[in-house]
Amino acid sequence: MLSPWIGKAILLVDLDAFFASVEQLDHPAWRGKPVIVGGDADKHGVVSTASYEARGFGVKSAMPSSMAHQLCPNAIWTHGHFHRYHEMSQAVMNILIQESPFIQQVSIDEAFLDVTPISPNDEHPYLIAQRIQEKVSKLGVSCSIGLGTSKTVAKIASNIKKPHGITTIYPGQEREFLAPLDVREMSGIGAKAQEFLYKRSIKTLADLALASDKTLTTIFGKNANMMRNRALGIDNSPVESTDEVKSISNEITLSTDATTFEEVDAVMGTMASKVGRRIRKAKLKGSTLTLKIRFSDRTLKTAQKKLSEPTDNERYCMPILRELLQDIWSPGMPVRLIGVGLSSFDMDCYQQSLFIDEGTEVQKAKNEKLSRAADALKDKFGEQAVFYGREIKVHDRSTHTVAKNPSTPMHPSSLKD
Ligand code: TTP
Ligand code: MG
Repeated sequence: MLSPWIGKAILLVDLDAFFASVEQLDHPAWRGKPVIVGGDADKHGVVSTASYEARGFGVKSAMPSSMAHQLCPNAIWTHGHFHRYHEMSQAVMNILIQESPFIQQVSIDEAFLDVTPISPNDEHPYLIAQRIQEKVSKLGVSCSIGLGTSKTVAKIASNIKKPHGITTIYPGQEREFLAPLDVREMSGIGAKAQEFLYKRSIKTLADLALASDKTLTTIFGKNANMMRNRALGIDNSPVESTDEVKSISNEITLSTDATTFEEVDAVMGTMASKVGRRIRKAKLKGSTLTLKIRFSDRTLKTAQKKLSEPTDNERYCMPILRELLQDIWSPGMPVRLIGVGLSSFDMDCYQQSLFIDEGTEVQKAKNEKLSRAADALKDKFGEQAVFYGREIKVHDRSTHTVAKNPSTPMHPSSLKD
């Protein structure tokens, strides 16, 4: 007998070992065996994901393939079949949409669903979660579900019983559920932030809730209060439904005009790195690069280039942005606003950056590694954590930056900054 559910109900549905499960579905002989989806070890590849059988040997996402080979020499390897993952993702999302129109897809295999019981749709949220699991299983893959009163609780709960579990945290149980958990369980806290917090004896979410403002601000900046509230189970952020994202761009309005190449280049670099970071987070690649400049007299100029290959890397974009800049600006012209954007996303590009085997040079691999390392630091310590060379200069002169489509619900990922 289920206890009644009063108030908001949010599900987080996450597919289990997603890419590897699709491979096992499509290759019956691989079922029950260690399967690794990833790039070639001798070409600096990394693991995209591993089946639960391979995880038993210690293989994890983002691990160098060479290490995965050592840990699990008998694993079955594949480079992956992105069309199939996309297809399966769509099939799962279609199941979810049938259950609630309030859906926010946050990655290829993950979505929030608002299933708050409101008459006449007052079915118990747990029953909805069960039905989703059954329907997803019929597709040949499995999912784990967290059910709670907020996105924070649902997300953390979804990881508790993996694979194929449903974890329900009833209204009022949030604090008790979160308190003993490691700080790392919270979205936005990675290895570095965990280390920072551990050094200050903040190990659990209960410790985090009690930490000083100063400590939390040092690590989370303007999000300090939000993180404390989340550790207490207070999170009113809505499930934001959105359309497919067509482009990712960032722009900045300067407090004083930039007139020299060094200044404009530095700002462009900062915007490019923000775009790069967001596009990698969404696991997309874009093949149209756009530069936008507004001058002090408010005239606007844009320049665009179709890239020879899709990219998610700002280092690849910078020389092209400099060429575009020459087309619309010359030194001395006072620049008020600079924007950089990438568009023309191609699903085939999904996560190709992890598969460095396709004729890539070492420099490209290095660029990608660098960008990913910087992303990780920024995730943990905020946007101010890492800068590349000249970017630093723009810091004090910006009035604000704008992330375009900041909360646009996306496909396949929420592109929030
Ligand atoms: P996740 O949901 O993080 O992982 P998962 O579904 O493989 O395993 P879990 O059961 O723990 O949920 O990611 C979804 C897919 O995204 C994953 O199957 C492959 C891809 N991915 C990468 O390509 N690289 C990565 O570093 C991660 C984390 C995921
Ligand atoms: Mg998953």
